[in-house]
Amino acid sequence: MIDLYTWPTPNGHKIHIMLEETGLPYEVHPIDIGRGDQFDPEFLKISPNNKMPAIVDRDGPDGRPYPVFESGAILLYLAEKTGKLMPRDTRGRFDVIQWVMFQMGNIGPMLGQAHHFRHYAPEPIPYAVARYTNEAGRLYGVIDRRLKERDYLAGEYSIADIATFPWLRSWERQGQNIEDYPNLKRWFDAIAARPAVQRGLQVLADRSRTGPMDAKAKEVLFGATQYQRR
Ligand SMILES: N[C@@H](CCC(=O)N[C@@H](CS)C(=O)NCC(=O)O)C(=O)O
Repeated sequence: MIDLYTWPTPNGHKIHIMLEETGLPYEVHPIDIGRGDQFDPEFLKISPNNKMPAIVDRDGPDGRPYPVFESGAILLYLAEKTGKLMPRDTRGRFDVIQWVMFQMGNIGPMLGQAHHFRHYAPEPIPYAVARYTNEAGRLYGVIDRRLKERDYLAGEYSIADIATFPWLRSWERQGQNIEDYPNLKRWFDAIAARPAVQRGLQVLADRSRTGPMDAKAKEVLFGATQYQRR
């Protein structure tokens, strides 16, 4: 059994989809990041960077519970545990690892900053909006070119695709038009059609924010609460 500490965000969705794709049993523990659950000392023992998602595998490698934080590490862990969504040969494995690293080092941070400066910054900062919107477009182009000659980022459907897909769902909020990237769009539609992906996206869907972020959440995520020394 996997204890899943999560919230319906792109990083959370990666793990929801992975658990549905692999069929591992899991129990959801909501971490409401707009209310500050991520600073609970018990959660920080599992996720020292005060971010979701995190998991505890009750049946860890040595039979004892094993905690994992960072969504890329969680995907690698679950792929290794199940032998699914990751090739076994070295070349195939590293094709996947490179694209997981690309997601973790580029897609998440840059698209996250695009969301921040386009939608959450207290005042408009045109340089930051242009910088991160341009960077988002550049990254969409990298993916589009990669998918010109293959169906998925590392050839077969893998954790590299599971890591990347949830971030591209909100392309409009990143100032992009998915129609400008036809290979990316084909890939996106194929993933969106997978039943396990659709089930994963339903995890905590009733807790998704529908309107703009409220003042309390902004304070927790971007204000004094976030930067308080612990
Ligand atoms: N690199 C981390 C990023 C996780 C992350 O940024 N999580 C955000 C929500 S998507 C979070 O928990 N934010 C809470 C906070 O910053 O206090 C991962 O991929 O797991």
